[in-house]
Amino acid sequence: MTNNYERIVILTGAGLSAESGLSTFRDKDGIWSKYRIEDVATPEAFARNPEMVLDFYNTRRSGAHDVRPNAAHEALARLEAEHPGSVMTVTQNIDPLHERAGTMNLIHMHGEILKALCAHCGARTAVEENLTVDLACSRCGNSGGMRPDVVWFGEMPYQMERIYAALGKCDLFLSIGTSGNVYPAAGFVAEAGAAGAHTVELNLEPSEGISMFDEAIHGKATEVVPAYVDKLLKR
Ligand code: BV8
Repeated sequence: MTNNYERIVILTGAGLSAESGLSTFRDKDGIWSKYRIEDVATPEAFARNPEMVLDFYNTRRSGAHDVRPNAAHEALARLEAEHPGSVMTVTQNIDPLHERAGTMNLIHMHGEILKALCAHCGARTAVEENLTVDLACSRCGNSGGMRPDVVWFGEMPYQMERIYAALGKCDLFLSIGTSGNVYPAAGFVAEAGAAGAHTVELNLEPSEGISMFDEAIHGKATEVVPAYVDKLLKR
């Protein structure tokens, strides 16, 4: 393979962080085998039972403090640093592992577990500790509206215009560690393919969208991603 690619867009999902110790969603003992989406990951759930939703994210936030990027995150940061063209990483993950590995050009399309959002005034603040229902917003002073800054089902993911613009211009699209179940992210491969990009899935097993990819490399992210990046950088 020659790396005559100019503009690379990478989509990542929970499978990328699995070997850092964070649970995925749809694997056999994944998050959705323990919780129902309707109870913890929709605006209606937050309105109905804010304590349950805040507890769900407080638990996941506590797991994000000491977690470290793995060899796959590091390989993607190296690709961004050494590729002569442009690299944009779009992650569905709300963990901070891409940043901790050094990736800079990064979009958290589903938000970030270490940020809070005030439902009353829209202020975003860094959050390390637990969010509680009676926590007052540092900007507007109101309580009862502090939520994790994550995109729930039925809510619009962040920076979609910027993402679609990049997909429309890319010549290489990599989808890493995602089952291809959740839209609009699961449709990105079609957008990139329509723009003429070469599309590659790097995942433990074939995703829901496997038939839409030009190429697939199946295996653990810490093995297949560094190997693929080395080939791209002709190491
Ligand atoms: C939207 C953030 C419209 C919070 C997440 C009915 C009502 C409302 C909407 C819908 C509906 N029906 C369908 C929809 C659309 C809906 C959707 O797609 N639903 C699905 C379930 C059918 N989408 C939405 O609601 C989106 N918004 O449509 O808005 C709109 C339009 C206009 C105006 C306003 C609104 C919003 C979706 C975002 C929801 N938030 N997360 C949080 O994290 O708690 S989604 C959640 O799923 C995470 O972000 C996660 O990243 C994402 C996708 O999951 P994956 O990352 O793929 O993880 P998964 O476990 O599934 O797969 C892991 C993969 O890794 C597996 O394939 C596995 O084999 C592999 N793997 C495992 N280990 C390894 C590995 N690979 C390599 N190495 C390993 N070691």
